[in-house]
Amino acid sequence: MFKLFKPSRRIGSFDAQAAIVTALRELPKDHIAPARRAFLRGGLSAGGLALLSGCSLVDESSVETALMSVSRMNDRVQGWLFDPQRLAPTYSRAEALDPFPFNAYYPESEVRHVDGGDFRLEVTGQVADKHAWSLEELHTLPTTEQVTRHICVEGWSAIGHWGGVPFAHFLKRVGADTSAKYIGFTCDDDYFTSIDMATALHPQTLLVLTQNGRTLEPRNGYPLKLRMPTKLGYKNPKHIRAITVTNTYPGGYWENQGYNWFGGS
Ligand SMILES: Nc1nc2c(c(=O)[nH]1)N[C@H]1C(S)=C(S)[C@@H](COP(=O)(O)O)O[C@H]1N2
Ligand SMILES: [Mo]
Repeated sequence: MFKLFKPSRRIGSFDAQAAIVTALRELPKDHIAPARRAFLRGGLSAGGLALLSGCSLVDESSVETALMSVSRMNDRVQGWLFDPQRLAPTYSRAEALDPFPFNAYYPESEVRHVDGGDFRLEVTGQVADKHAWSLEELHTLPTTEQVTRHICVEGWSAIGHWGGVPFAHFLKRVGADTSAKYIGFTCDDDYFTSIDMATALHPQTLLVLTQNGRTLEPRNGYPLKLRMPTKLGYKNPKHIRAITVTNTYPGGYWENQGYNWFGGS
């Protein structure tokens, strides 16, 4: 499954992104951004998309609305198919890349340098304990390590070696309401994303403090990132500043621009 870079390939018969290209092909080319065309490939007709979404496709903005609504349906299907106990493949430490590649929505010269001494992780929403965590405190929690493959939709993947606190343990510690639908993350670089509760509780979902056995590098998300080998790269927030447990859909930086929200890999 890790050969597949496109999230759309996961659910062949019910494929939101796949819905789109044919639909877009039937519209005048200059109506649709090239980047969007590149991201969305597949085979459902415009008529099929209209049926699936219940939207009539009269102009670009109605196509966008239809695509978003099919993508949200796709999220629900992926949510149903997600097996909370199924583990992503793991590798040996020798296979992990060091240094690990960098990616963000800005160039590496603009990487944020967070002051670890001042750092406090905010925890808000449906949790019993809303106190903010210092790095020192986070380091007192039990940790584990994983070597897994990170897959970016931009067309690269890399095996990485991460260490940190199982996120399920952290959620338990803060008394999170695990019947809530979403966990939202806001980051020091204004990035944001959100995930489903089943993935948050997955045994390989890690609140990462180290990479390659050393403190996380600024470029890879110091002081704190979330690592999920069951999700695509853009779902893995770096430089986490705040975590919220909520039933209100938080969206995400790329998700709000059309990347599929569930983003399984
Ligand atoms: N805060 C923040 N997190 C982010 C991003 C970002 O721009 N800002 N980019 C995402 C994307 S698209 C990828 S592929 C990975 C890259 O992580 P890396 O720099 O450790 O390789 O971070 C993800 N998390
Ligand atoms: Mo990515």
